Amino acid sequence: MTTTARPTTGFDAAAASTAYRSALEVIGAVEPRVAAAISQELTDQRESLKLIASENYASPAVLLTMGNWFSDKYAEGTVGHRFYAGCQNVDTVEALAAEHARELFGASHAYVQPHSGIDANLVAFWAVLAQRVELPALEKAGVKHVNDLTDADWTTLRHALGDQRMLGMSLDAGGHLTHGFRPNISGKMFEQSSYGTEPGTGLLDYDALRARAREFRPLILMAGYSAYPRRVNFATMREIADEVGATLVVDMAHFAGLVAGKVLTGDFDPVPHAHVVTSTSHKSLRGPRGGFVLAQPEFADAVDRGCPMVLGGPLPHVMAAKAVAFAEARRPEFADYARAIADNAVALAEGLDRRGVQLVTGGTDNHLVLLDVSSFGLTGRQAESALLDAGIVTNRNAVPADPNGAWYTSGVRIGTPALTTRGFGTEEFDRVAELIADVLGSTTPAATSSGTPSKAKFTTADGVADRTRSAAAELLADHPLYPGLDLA
Ligand code: DSN
Repeated sequence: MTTTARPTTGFDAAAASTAYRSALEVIGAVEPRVAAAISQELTDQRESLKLIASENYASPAVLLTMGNWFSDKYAEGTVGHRFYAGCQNVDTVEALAAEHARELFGASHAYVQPHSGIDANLVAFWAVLAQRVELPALEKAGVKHVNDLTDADWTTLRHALGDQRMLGMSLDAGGHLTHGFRPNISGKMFEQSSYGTEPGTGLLDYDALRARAREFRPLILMAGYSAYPRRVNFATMREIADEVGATLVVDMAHFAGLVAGKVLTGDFDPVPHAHVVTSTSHKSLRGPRGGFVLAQPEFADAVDRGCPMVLGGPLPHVMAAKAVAFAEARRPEFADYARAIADNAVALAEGLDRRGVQLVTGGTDNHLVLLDVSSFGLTGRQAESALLDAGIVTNRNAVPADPNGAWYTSGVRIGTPALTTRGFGTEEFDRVAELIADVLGSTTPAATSSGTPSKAKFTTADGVADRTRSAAAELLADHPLYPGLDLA
């Protein structure tokens, strides 16, 4: 049935069942509806074909680490230098998380306090500003560091920030909102410009990027993506950054698991090349919801000032869970898991391609596949909804130069990390490709009340959603989520 070794982290199902049953009993005694919702969420996750590229299933050890009294502790500051007393155990877990992160990624410095990927990026941006921005007026006033600014200095700084530039990957090419786009504060802090992909191939155009960087002279060259299905050459990115005097910041939130598992190595591993690397801990890395930053020594001190510069108090229970997740990722079986994520993505892409589904860039060499559903006459929104009705959970996503914009889109993004955690192999992903192609090929846009084709409504041929649900249920039953974990 499955062609890859089952990569899930082993756990003691009997002990986990006892732990969760007891927890639900305690919670249910206060608010039974919350206990019921927690229980229902497990059922729902067990019964859905989760293909959202940014989601995964953390191990019971990681999840249990977050539900305890560490949650009650305030711990502003850094290990050994706290603004609250009684942080000795927080120090232990934060130091462990940072040590595991350094070892896992071969980084000289790790900061594990960010609460999310956006927070990690903000920490990185402020660190670069603090280290790199020359503020003549402020220097004259004797200000050496962003943290030393007075109110008057801040006014000057705001003007100074208006002159700073960030060059990031465009959203429709797969970049992320926090890489200098207006709906995010990064788009207000920096004057932004974008680089994109080559029109025919959909591949990153490094020559055009180099030319844009030479012209735009950014303070920050931002790399990383949330919907680009290919590897990025970070050695080339660093060369470009050095040529124009930019700081290279890589957001590896999506592919951190592939870096940890040594699928992305050499020129494709951001850690040796970037000045600062940001990440989340919960996507392909399979840890708790959260973020972290890796930095070269020059930026280490500025990065450590993330809280309170741009972060609320650190979450010790989540830092503890990061330590557990990073320890899991340092085990040899995590490399098997990461390899399986990438092999499964190739099987999924090949299966879709063989069945006539158009793929941005023609395939994948990471954990995700981006479908262009316009050849089916559908918007991304219609495709996403039709797949959901058939029990397949994905998310719509813009494709390069998308005529349908960011709301309706022409694409659907699909990732393999979650189902790979359940033990799906290449044969199962080929079957998933068959199901997706069947649903898309059986779906047509419906008309609006005025008779024009709708961008949201659709019709799927009778029986297709039901037969897909049954086929998905069979696949899922063969690969149970948290096997042996029983809440009843
Ligand atoms: N929300 C994440 C994703 O789905 O890619 C990125 O922020």
